[in-house]
Amino acid sequence: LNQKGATLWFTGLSGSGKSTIAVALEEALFKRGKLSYRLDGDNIRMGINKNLGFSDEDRTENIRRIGEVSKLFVDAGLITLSSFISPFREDRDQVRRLHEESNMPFIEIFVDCSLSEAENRDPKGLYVKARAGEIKNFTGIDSPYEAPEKPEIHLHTDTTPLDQEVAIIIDYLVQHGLI
Ligand code: GGZ
Repeated sequence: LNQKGATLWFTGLSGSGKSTIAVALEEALFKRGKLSYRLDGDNIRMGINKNLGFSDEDRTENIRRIGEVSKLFVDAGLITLSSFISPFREDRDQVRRLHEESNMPFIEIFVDCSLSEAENRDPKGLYVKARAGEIKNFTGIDSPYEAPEKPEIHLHTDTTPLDQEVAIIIDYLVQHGLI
């Protein structure tokens, strides 16, 4: 396998586009003969983390476990695409340290989208429910999101088209010898 593993960590609000970008990137990597694996709420929060909710403590534990799982996939040589809100800077930094201690690349990708745009998109109707008080501790409404200060890649999904975002990430990976 002529690829070194790496974790690409997508962080951003619900509805910011994390999963959409990860799916498109997976396809672009596949076309280049690179093996990747996506982790997201569907395969993590339904399984290994199904005992966790959305309190601050549970989110921290969610991200800690996902960090460990991501590291295992990187160890197996895969490009791991992890898409989670991961709202707390310290939790993301912990995952970064976990990787860097083992000389594994960790690339933080800030999927930056204004709250108003994410709320307009509201693909699952969750923001409406959060505004109505039917969902508590919703990120951006009544639970914080701490934006990355120095992400390796900063995408602006309100204004940049999807294919360009994928190209930005692919360019980064090529330039850093990761693919
Ligand atoms: C934020 C919530 C919440 C609350 C359910 N706050 O848009 P989605 O639906 O598909 O993505 C959101 C997902 C967030 O899970 P994560 O594991 O990424 O969160 S964290 O990293 O903070 O642990 C949303 C849905 O779960 N969801 N309740 N209260 N998002």
